[in-house]
This record gives sequence, structure tokens and C-alpha cells, in this order.
Amino acid sequence: MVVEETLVMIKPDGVARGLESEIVRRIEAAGLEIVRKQRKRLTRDEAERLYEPHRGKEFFDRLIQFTISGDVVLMLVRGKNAVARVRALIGPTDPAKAPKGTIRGDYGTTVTQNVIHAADSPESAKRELSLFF
Ligand code: 3AN
Repeated sequence: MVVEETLVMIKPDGVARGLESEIVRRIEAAGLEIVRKQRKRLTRDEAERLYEPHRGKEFFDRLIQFTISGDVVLMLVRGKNAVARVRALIGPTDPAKAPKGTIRGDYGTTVTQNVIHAADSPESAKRELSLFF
């Protein structure tokens, strides 16, 4: 097992709905460490850099607009196999397909307003963490 670091972001819907403490609880209950955490409103440039791999897709503008619509909470999360374990905690992109017990399954409403983002590979994690930490 490899100790990894990953980027987790509670999206504006999750922050506005007061889900930060429950999400922090789930991450820590899984045995992962939240090394750094900051709440801020992303600039358009920061959001576009975070979601750079999706530039050009039909949902890109909607995604950026939503991401900058309110404060987010950014976290540097560390632990054994942290990337895959956080992805398991958050569940699939579409909340309608996400099982109960996952963060998106329990709290997500739409594919855009799906509460939380987490890097999907160790390479993405390195790139995304370098933008904010
Ligand atoms: P995930 O966040 O599960 O890694 P990605 O990387 O496919 O999903 O998509 C990044 C973000 O883009 C998602 N969190 C979601 O909010 C948004 N997104 C993905 N697909 C769509 C779509 N078809 N319509 C609207 N937003 C989408």
C-alpha cells in the first residue's frame, strides 16, 4: 500500500448546505488524514485550471459557472491508497446512480450539483494539489 496525497473539494452546493463537517467526519472515519484545509471562492481562472481536462466539453461552462458560484472547501487528504479510497467514499459522478452510503448518493442532487470533487488518479492528484497547496 502506497501513502498518497489527493485533492478533495467540497463544491458550492455542499458548502451552502452545511455539509462540511459531515464530509470531514466521513474522511477521517475512513482513517484518512486532512493535512490542510481552506475555504475560499475560486476565481474563474482557478476553476478553469482545475477542470482543464474537461475544456471543450458541452458541460464545461456550466461546470465552471457553478464552481465559482460560492465558497468551496479545498482539502489535502493523505493516507494509504488515498486517491482510490476517497473516490470510493464520494461515489459515481451522477448522484442518481451513486449508492446510498456514498457522499454523492446521500447528498448529491444533479450531475453538476454533486457536492464534492476528488482527483481521479495519482497523476491528477499531483496536478490539482499543485494549484492550491
Ligand atoms: P468526477 O467528478 O466524478 O471525477 P468527471 O471528472 O467526469 O467526474 O467530471 C467532472 C465534473 O464535471 C463532475 N464532478 C460534474 O460536476 C461535471 N460533469 C461531468 N459530466 C457532466 C455532464 N454530463 N453534465 C454536467 N456536468 C458534468
